[in-house]
Amino acid sequence: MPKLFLRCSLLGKGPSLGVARGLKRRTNDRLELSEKPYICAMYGNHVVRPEDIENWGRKVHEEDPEKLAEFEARIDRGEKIEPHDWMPFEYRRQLIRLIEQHAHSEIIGALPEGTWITRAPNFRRKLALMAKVQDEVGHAQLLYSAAETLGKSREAMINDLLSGKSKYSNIFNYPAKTWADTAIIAWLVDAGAIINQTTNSKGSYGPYVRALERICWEESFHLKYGYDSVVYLATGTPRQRAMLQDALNRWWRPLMHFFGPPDQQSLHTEKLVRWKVKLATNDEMRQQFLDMYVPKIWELGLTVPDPILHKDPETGRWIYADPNWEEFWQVINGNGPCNKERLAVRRFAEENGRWVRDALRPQNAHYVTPLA
Ligand code: BYC
Repeated sequence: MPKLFLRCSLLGKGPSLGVARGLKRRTNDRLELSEKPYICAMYGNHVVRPEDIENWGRKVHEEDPEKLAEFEARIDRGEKIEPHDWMPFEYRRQLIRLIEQHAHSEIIGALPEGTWITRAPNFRRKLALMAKVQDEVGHAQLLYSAAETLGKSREAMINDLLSGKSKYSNIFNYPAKTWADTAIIAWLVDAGAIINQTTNSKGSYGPYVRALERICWEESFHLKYGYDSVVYLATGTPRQRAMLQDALNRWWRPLMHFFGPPDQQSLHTEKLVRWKVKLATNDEMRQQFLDMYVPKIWELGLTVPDPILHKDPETGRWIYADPNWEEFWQVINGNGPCNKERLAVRRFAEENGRWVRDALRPQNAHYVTPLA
């Protein structure tokens, strides 16, 4: 069975093999499964039950002030917070939101490039693209497991994705129209992801930062693969160059949106920076991306579709045209060009992958675990 299909199938609802393995306890030679399979996470090997979390649902100002002060002092000292440590509920809620969205972005993000696996221009490119897409799905596995450590089940996360309740990255709601789109995604979208992830991998929540560290290693291969593809097209025939420029033109705005709304419109940045979940603001990361990649784009003789883009010599900051933030809000709220199609594919995978998950379920497990 192709590995990618196996990985995608394992992502669906119902206890996955990995999760189930984490649940096994040996009692008198009998394997028992916890009544609440979702609360055991394979990544970090921690069990957190929502009912054991005494401050579940509490607002920050309702938290025990001493515990809150100690928690914030630990963050200031640069300590890592682990699943069993006390944390304000709002920190937990924010992390679940962010890590879950990140995990969804990885599996949905596999789709635009994934459609080109069967149409890759040659076998070498096909193999490389297949490996990359498979990596992205693997990242989702790590991230769902990290989010599970906080007390939300993988099943609930997948449900929220399929129902449209959870968000995922704006950028994957655009179509990959030509082969050059895969080159731009692998180079520039992965570049943006690396900037975000390497920055936040210095963050405060242990399971998330450990997942990010590993993801960044793999992303750096993607970046090299993407750059190689871009250079090949940029130095190819006039038609290949035109195809590449067209792809860059179409992906530029979504790329500017990728780092999140401007700081003034951001809802969560202040809190997340204070608690060292985000180590830089959205605008800071966008600036870093422009700093690193605009010169590289120009070096290849390509143009950026923004007539006013330049670096202010006095402030050292990039000045850019409004990338249409209204479009950003529309896309992340379900009204982008491909939102419906992306979710339809995930629902199809969920339905059609069920038999794989059932087949991998440990023998007799259905006696103790409800079927998905
Ligand atoms: N897309 O208060 P703000 C990959 C939402 S995949 C959609 O600034 P925050 C790859 C935000 O959720 C890796 N929604 O938010 C895979 C919030 O809405 P809610 C993708 C966005 O969290 C395959 C509202 O806007 N990377 O690399 O402080 C192939 C207000 O925003 C976006 C990650 O997921 C967006 N771009 O900061 C190739 C990184 N931006 O939740 C590549 C993890 C904002 O209140 N995420 N929103 O309803 C983060 O680091 C942060 O969530 C963000 C936003 C920096 C993106």
